[in-house]
Amino acid sequence: ELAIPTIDAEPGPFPFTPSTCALLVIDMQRDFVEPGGFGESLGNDVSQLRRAIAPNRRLLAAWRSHGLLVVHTREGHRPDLSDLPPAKRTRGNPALAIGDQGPMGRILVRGEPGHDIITELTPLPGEPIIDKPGKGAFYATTLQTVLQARGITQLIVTGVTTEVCVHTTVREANDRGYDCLVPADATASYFPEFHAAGLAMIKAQGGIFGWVSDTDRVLAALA
Ligand code: TIU
Repeated sequence: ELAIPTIDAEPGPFPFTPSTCALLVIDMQRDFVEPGGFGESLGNDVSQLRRAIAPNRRLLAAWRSHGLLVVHTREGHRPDLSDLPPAKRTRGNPALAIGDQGPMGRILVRGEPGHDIITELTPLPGEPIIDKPGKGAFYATTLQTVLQARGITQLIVTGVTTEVCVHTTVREANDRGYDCLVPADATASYFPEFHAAGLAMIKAQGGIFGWVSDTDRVLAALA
């Protein structure tokens, strides 16, 4: 009798079925990771996010070599800003608001250089890219349709930032019935203390909305 493969995780082993488990990479965009974009416009130290790049490269390589589903997301808005709530544009009184011209084009606008996924993690042709106007990847997107069409029931959720778009997406996914695992080193925050607290919240109470592990342990389960 074959044992169900698991990923070593907290609060306990994650029952891992690779063929129905997508790698969901959240918002690894120049606007968040590089100077001159939305993240820096809010006053953040964007260098804090770079540590997540190498783990995501390793996870992407593994998912691709096994022929498993990779889905990327990007936060951003239509050029006419018709999908931008006024409250979001003014929130934080940023130096450069969403839609303003910055050094990487218009801030958080689709089609602009700053909206691109960073070159280190460029999607391959055929990998779905979900453009989302909010923090969660399910709100006002086709993500659930894409996942259902591929029979996906589990998600490995990575990217930035831990306590904002990763957290919101894991919460949304959990409510939709997906088992979610977050590899801690493949996510990052502008605030290390929020990164730690965000991960602790996911796995508390017996895994109230998911599991937490790390890239090495995920890759060990896939080998
Ligand atoms: N500001 C912040 O931490 N994050 C965002 O605005 N979006 C994402 O997390 N992608």
